[in-house]
Amino acid sequence: MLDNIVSEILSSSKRAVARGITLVENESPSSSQLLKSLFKNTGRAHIIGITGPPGAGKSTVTNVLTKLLRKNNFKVGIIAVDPSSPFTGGALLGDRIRMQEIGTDADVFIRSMATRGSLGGLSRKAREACEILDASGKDFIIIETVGVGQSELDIAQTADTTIVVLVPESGDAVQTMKAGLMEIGDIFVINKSDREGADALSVALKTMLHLKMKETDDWDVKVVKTVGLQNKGIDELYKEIERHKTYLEKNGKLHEKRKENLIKQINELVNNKLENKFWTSERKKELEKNLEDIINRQSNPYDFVEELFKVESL
Ligand SMILES: Nc1nc2c(ncn2[C@@H]2O[C@H](COP(=O)(O)OP(=O)(O)O)[C@@H](O)[C@H]2O)c(=O)[nH]1
Ligand SMILES: [Mg+2]
Repeated sequence: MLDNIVSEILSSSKRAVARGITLVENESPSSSQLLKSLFKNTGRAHIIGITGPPGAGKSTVTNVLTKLLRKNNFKVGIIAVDPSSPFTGGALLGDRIRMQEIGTDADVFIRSMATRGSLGGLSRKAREACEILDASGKDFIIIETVGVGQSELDIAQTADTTIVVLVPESGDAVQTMKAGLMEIGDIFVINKSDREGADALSVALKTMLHLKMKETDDWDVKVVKTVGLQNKGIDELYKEIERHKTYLEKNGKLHEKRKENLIKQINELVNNKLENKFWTSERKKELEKNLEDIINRQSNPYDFVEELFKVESL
């Protein structure tokens, strides 16, 4: 059965890709076998992370950018990482409707992944879903994440090219600095440039980018103004993506970046394995047994952990 799904993914079957991602999402035991079989066929896609505050127009931009990529005959995979907060439920529905059109294209694959439990786990799953899409022959993979927390930043950082989408509304620039978005953007987009304040934000952003640039930085970050709803500025955005892609490939930076990501990925896998191995049912029972004592200050977490390590993993 697994052989089938592997060969079907390799020949770009949408159904097989969907099933593969479901296996990954459910942490099914066969998912690791699947990922092992696919890995040698990965590393070809260019991964684009699109992040920014909720409602900035990330999905809208993803939609029009995808259309442009398709015009250029590129195959596109999209992973929208949706925080499962009830507040964004409406946006998710909006995404679905907007994306329906491109979703019927045989060479576009769209999947949204919900956060459900831990965000940490989600970044791993998003990466694994990327591997499946990559193996299925997509040229570009877009990961859309809401740029609000560290884990979302982690997801964005697994991308080759990270795009930060902002809107002209005041305060954005300051928020961006705070959220650490300034550090991760390879390209900045001011979407909703049909609204007032786009030029002012553009100037402010450019100044900030200039200030933070080090002498050693040889990538010069550009600010692109777009109106996603009207398909404006998307050509320029695409040009910037190509420029960044070429920059990475020419300077051996892509190789470096992927090496760093690989180290992170391996670390994550090791941590996962260790954690699973560590938390035997005996240790979990010990934890249950001792929590009250620790809360009541009859014991402390430090001694307790020392003790836990002494428990034989039976
Ligand atoms: N005025 C204006 N509205 C836009 C533009 N792009 C997107 N929107 C609207 O902004 C809202 C949020 O867009 P969405 O793509 O879902 O944002 P996301 O949460 O960042 O993915 C939607 O109602 C869009 O129709 C734009 O360029 N101008
Ligand atoms: Mg969205």
